[in-house]
Amino acid sequence: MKGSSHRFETLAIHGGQSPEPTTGAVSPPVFQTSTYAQSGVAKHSGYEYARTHNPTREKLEAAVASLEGADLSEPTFATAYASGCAATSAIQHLLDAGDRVVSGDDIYGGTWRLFTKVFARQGIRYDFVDLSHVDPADAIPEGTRLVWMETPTNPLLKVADIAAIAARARQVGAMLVVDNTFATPVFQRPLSLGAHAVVHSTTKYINGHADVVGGVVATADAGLDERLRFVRNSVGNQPGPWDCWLTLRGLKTLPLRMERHQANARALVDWLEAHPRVGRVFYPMADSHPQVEVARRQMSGFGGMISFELDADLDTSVRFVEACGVFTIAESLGGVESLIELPAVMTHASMTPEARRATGIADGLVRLSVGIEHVDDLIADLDQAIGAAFSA
Ligand code: P1T
Repeated sequence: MKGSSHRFETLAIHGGQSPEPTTGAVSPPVFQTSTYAQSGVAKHSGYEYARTHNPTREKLEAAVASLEGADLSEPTFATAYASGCAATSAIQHLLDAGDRVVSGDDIYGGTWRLFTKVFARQGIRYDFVDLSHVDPADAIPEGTRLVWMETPTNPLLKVADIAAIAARARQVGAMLVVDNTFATPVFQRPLSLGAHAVVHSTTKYINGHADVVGGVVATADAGLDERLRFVRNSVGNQPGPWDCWLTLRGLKTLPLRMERHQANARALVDWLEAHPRVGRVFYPMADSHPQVEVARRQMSGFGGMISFELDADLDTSVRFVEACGVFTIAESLGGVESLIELPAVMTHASMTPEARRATGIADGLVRLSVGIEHVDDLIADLDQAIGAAFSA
């Protein structure tokens, strides 16, 4: 997808899209086929086998590439995968035994598990550091091959300076990959800040309707995209065409949805910060956030992810979460419906208790994925649940 002068909202609808050539269908067909007829032996139109090529998947890839590359004048590329973890794996498959990776310490529990329990066994070394607090020159030594970061992070919403980390990564010849799942390209575009690639769990905001599991890697480096395509074709971790179609449909309303996620979250942050039973509240754009300056410099806003601590023990936090009615107790995030969870026993249970403690994830930490419902209903729900938890 070539850089375009169109605004972001227009790209979300039209980026990389054109009517289907045979019929003019405005919505791309779901090419539900595993293979393509050839006109002779090894004679085909570029579509040979669906693990390698699928037109519906290519439409999704072009759309995400256009959004992550919205600030760039050069072309951007994207490869889609069967899940966010598959997208993360695709990057790790580019590494060799003995390679060193510096990763942020506060990351999705499943990513931590993938690094420490799968790829570390293949001889890749992972060092976890709090990239929001250290000088990149100290955190990223010579010889580092890959720097992996989430910003804002899951679940503590720490913010790290992408441009400063990208500069250091480039100095030592490392690749910087930013998991942009929480911020989305609506609010943050890491490629324009110097990252080599962006990863998404499209399961979350990009699809936005809690009905698909998927992932994507976007880059402005044609050679890197080529290597990722080779890896995907070899490993076979591609998504199916229906999932690509649903994700592409969800993506078209991403800018609209993010506006409402943000407005609701900001109102909830104000309400939580004023509540006597609530302790620390974590939200990157709040004045109280320790890295709010970096957040405001590199993001134009933020969506619906909030974490907070109740001034209470773990049992009270559990009672609170279980007393919610509009907020559904569930893992995942970024859908139109509001979700609530306790990371220590849900999304980050795959980390060891020691790793959680070192990262600062308290057992009673509550994580909200604020949806696009009416904000008064969301506040009323949390209010009655806090009442119920503390009166028990
Ligand atoms: O679930 P999957 O599509 O494989 O995506 C993995 C993933 C990658 N990166 C981030 C930042 C994530 O948050 C996730 C998945 N996270 C959850 C399921 C969760 O509830 O936090």
